This record gives sequence, C-alpha cells and structure tokens, in this order.
Amino acid sequence: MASAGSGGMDRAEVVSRRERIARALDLKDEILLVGAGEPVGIPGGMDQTYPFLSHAEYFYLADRECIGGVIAFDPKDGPKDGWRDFEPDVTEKERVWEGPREMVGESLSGLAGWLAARRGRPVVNLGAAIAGVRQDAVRAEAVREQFTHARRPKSAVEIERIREAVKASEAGYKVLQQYLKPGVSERRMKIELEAEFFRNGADRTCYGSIVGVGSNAAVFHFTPGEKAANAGDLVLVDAGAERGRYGCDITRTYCVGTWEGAKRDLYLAVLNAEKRACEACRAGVEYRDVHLGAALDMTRSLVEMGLMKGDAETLVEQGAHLLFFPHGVGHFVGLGVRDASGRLPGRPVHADKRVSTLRCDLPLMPGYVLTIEPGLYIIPALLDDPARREKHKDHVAWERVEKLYGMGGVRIEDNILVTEGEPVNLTAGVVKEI
Ligand SMILES: [Mn+2]
Repeated sequence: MASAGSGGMDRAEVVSRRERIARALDLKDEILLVGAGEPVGIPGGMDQTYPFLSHAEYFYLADRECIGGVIAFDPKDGPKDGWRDFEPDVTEKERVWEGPREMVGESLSGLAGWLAARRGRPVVNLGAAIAGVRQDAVRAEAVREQFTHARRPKSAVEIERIREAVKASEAGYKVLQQYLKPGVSERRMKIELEAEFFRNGADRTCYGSIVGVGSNAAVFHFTPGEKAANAGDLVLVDAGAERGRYGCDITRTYCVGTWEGAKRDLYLAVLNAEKRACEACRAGVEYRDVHLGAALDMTRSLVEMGLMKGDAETLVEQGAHLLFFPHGVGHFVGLGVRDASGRLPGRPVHADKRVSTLRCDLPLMPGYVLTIEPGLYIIPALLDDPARREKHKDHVAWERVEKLYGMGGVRIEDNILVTEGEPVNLTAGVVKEI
C-alpha cells in the first residue's frame, strides 16, 4: 500500500530537492511542517479507503508514499541539515494486514518534542493538514506559492520518470488503433488502452481516462460507457499513464473511417494551432500569450471555414471563441496531472478578461513541463444558451454551426518540455498526423 511505486525513493534526488526548496523559501524564524495525509474512507465502506496518495508537496520532498508521515524543517539548522522525517510506528495490525513496512524516518511520537523545543516560533503547515497544528493561513499561502514556484522546473530524474510514463502511454495509443472501428465501445477502447499502459510499466493512470465517441467527444470529463463507434464518428481519447507518481496527459482525436468535410477542417484547424502553440513554448514566453495565440489561430480557421464571421482579433477580444474553445490551452504536468499551476509569485490577477480566468499566469522557464491542448467543440449547452446567442448573433454563422450538432469535438494534446533552446515535445511519439 505504502510503496513508492516503480523506481522507489531516490535519496540523492531527495537531498537536492530539499536543499533547493530550503533556499527558495528563505524562511527565517518559521518552522515548516509538510504532511503526507491520511487515507480517505469510502462513505459507508466500513474499513475501505480510496487508494492512498501522499500530498504532492510531501511526495516531492520525500519521493515516497507514507501514510501519516510528516517532514519537518527548521531553517536555523541549515538548508541541508534542517530536515527531519517523522512517520507513524509500524503496528501489529499493519504487519498482519498490509505486510511489513520499513521505517525510513523516526517515530512520529518524537514530533511533539521536536516542536516543543521550538515553542513560540511560527509554524507553516504545507502538504496535508497536521492534527493539532495551528498556523497563520495567509503566511502559509505565501510560502506555498514560493514552494510551488520552486518545484516547477523539473529535474533530470523527474523528466526521466515522465518519459517512462510517456513510453507506457505510447504503447497504449499504438494498440488502440486496431479498436478504432465500428461496433467497438468506448469502454472497450479504454480497457485495451489502459491494459497496454500497465503492460508497459504504468502503475496507475494519471487521471480517469476519457474516451468519447461522437457527441461525447465534446464532454470534457466524459466517463467512457457502452456507446459504440459508427463509421464516420469522431473518437476523442484523453488518457495518460503514471509511473512512480509522475505522469503525462495526452489527447488524440480519431475518425472512424475517412477524415472529410467539416470534421477534417476542424481537425486541421486544431492541429495547426496545437503545433504553433507547442513551438511557442520557449523560455521567457508568457503562458497567457501561448493561450491567446492558439485562440487566435483557431478563430482564424473558423472564419475561413465560414463558421464564424468577422475579424479574428476582434472576435477573440469579444470572447466569441469561447463558444468553441471554452478552456485554457494547457497546464503544468508531471507530479500528477495538474502539477504546480498558478501565477508567478506576487503577480495579481490579470486585468485582461481574455486571460484572467486561466489557471496559470507566468512566464515559461527551462525545465517546465506543460500540456498544450487546444480544442474546438460543438457543445449544445453553450451554443443554445440564449444570452450567448444574443451576444454573438453577428459573430457566428449559426445555421451552419447547427448542421454540425452531434459531431462532438477535436482536441489534440502534447506535453512540452521548455528548454534554453527548442521546445521538446515529450509525447511526439503518439501519432497525430492524418
Ligand atoms: Mn490536460
């Protein structure tokens, strides 16, 4: 249960991460406590719990799972030597039911004494909340912002783990190709895809796999069901493997049969925007500019297709693109699927309404790994909304768009490593050309 997943803990990596964080946080008098968390019980499930994953902030510092574990840091003891690992003692019940566990740290019973020796100093609790710890929430949020920012650039070890997850995912997408045919259900596609992930080293999927056929391709967090593909249907697959807590987030959209007509045009519009956005992921470039670039590219294509009317810049200014592209262009990925998103520390919410709703607002730096995932969708819930229809009555060729109802949508998603030079597409091995 409490295994670190494939690979196990990398001690040299842990030492270097801790030192990096200590220097980045630059704490003076504050004590830092980072909790791994406790398993969450399934309601009414007796002693059943959801699978346990340590809080990402704990995992980053420990590189292992540990139920109830606490990492403590006193900056006065130095960035290297100030760190302590506390964990619950192994109980008889645990030995009987879960098997032996090797104590890596010291007994959690020692934490109270360690804290008592530092009485009166402010405590910052990151990771999961630790019972009995009182802290200043505002101070904790500021420290968390610095912590998140400091762990955004991925180390060589982290990038290697992401690459392992990608390798497992590539195998899955390859096998999937033979199931993209009429009569095969979303559920079956998901099973074949995931089985191949696991055969190739995955220890989890990075998130619930999405397989949407036809109109289901336009439902962002769709749970695959019994719907079977028909000839001509779009199939949107958003799934990625995870290994040792590091994962990837990949989307491909397929057509069962031949790409033609509006489906093909939509696909090429998204593909063009996606490639250009991947290319744009360079050190110093603002994430929001990558987002806006993709929005503009796709809006231009929609105008060319005769689905939108007017000048692309103006349409994006007025938010008309949100009818077809209602999400952000990407997010950070690595230690989990939504890794270390947020704003540059100290940066206020942007005044520009086109970007103020994005989950990220910061310049890209070498070592960052982010998803690039533009998409265009036919979503009746948005397109049939009377207020939106009124606002954008002159921006959209409504009668043409209505003919596309039921088509679903197209999204293409890759994971990009930002470097000092050219961006590296970690997921380029999953075919996207048609
Ligand atoms: Mn994603």
